[in-house]
Amino acid sequence: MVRVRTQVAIIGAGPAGMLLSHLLSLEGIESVVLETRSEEYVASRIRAGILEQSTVDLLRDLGLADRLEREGEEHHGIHLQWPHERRHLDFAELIGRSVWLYGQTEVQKDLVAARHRDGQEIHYEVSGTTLHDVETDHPWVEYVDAAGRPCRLDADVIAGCDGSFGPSRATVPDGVRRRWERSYPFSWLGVLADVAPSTDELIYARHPDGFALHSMRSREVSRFYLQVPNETDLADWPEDRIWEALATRLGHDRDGWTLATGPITEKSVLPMRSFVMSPMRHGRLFLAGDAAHIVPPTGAKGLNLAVADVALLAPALAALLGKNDATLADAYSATAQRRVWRCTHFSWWMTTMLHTDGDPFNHQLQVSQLDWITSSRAGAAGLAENYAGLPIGF
Ligand code: RFL
Ligand code: PHB
Repeated sequence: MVRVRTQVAIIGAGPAGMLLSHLLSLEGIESVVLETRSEEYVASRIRAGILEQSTVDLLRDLGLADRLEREGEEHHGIHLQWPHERRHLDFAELIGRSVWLYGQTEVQKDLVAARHRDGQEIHYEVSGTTLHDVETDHPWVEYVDAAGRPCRLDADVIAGCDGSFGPSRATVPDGVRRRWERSYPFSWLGVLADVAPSTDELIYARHPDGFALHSMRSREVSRFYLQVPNETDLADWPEDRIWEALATRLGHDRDGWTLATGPITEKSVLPMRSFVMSPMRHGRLFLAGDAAHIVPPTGAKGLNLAVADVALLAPALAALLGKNDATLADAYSATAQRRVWRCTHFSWWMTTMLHTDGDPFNHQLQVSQLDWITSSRAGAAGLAENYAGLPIGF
């Protein structure tokens, strides 16, 4: 058995785990990161595209935003659309905050590069990760490394940053944890295409055939999503059908708007789920990011919430381990959950406002809500404040 010791054992090398290791090292706390996948796999997983103002501010403060400043794109708002209407919300004008288009793949590359520069220990392609003794001051993690050797990582604290399928969440005993869950009767078909975006800013469209989103990754690459039934088979969605559905749902009868098409380079079906677990701490185990909560992507919140969690967790662990002061660590779960529930509500609200369910009453409510949000300053500002993100610490 290979035995290693560190202060914080971080499970998961996604954005939560990598950013946490970075923030801890700035506080003088050492960590080891364990990851089941390969470095290349984690770096190329296509996920989020939108960063909140507070996420960008934090990355800037940490000196991790050079490429974001060069290659990311500041968006001042979004377009909300329903048949015969496309209305723009200007967040910058409404609340003085904006969002940035910068893919999670790029955030991940920047974080990994920064950690490599600092000599961070990261073990990829581990298996059999099991957490032990989290209720004591000497928790440890058992795993098998990429070379097939059984290993034991002893730590003062374990940070469960292992996403929605990792083992950390289940380590909190049933009698202690509470869970809230909502699954939705639809999924998203996500598409990446080599074509210049047909819009300056994101279009969220409610259409009788179902929701559609026009996002982007760069001046040359567009990202689209279509509402599809659960259990949709990708084989039923050849390129022609995808472009036809996107053109119909995003179609706009004014100003001669058309959707440009191009080769599709990636497509996948994503289930939609809301999930919150509490507490986010059990003994010496602390959960952050998707390990503790999942939101449907309609509000563009998941990655930003993971960042907000670790921005709270790092100083809490630094005080606990560096100064033996447990105040922030004891408050971590309750403090983080205030923002978690705000984002859970916002993501649920955006989802229910924009997806169709065939119910004519709901249809009228949705259109009324869209109309109000885009014509009342108070309604628009509420959406803008949530979408562009509340300050870290909310
Ligand atoms: P991650 O990124 O899932 O990373 C968890 C890591 O843990 C590893 N792991 C293990 N490691 C060791 N041992 C084990 N036993 C392990 N089990 C798992 C995993 O391999 C993985 O590398 O979670 P994290 O760090 O909490 O980050 C969360 C974000 O990735 C997620 O919330 C966002 O991608 C959600 N999301 C969006 N968020 C936004 O803020 N804005 C968006 O525009 C946005 N769009 C999206 C999204 C998520 C999407 N999908 C695919 C779910 C769009 C999509 C399509
Ligand atoms: C994306 O670009 O992947 C994206 C953008 C906004 C969302 C969800 C996903 O609400």
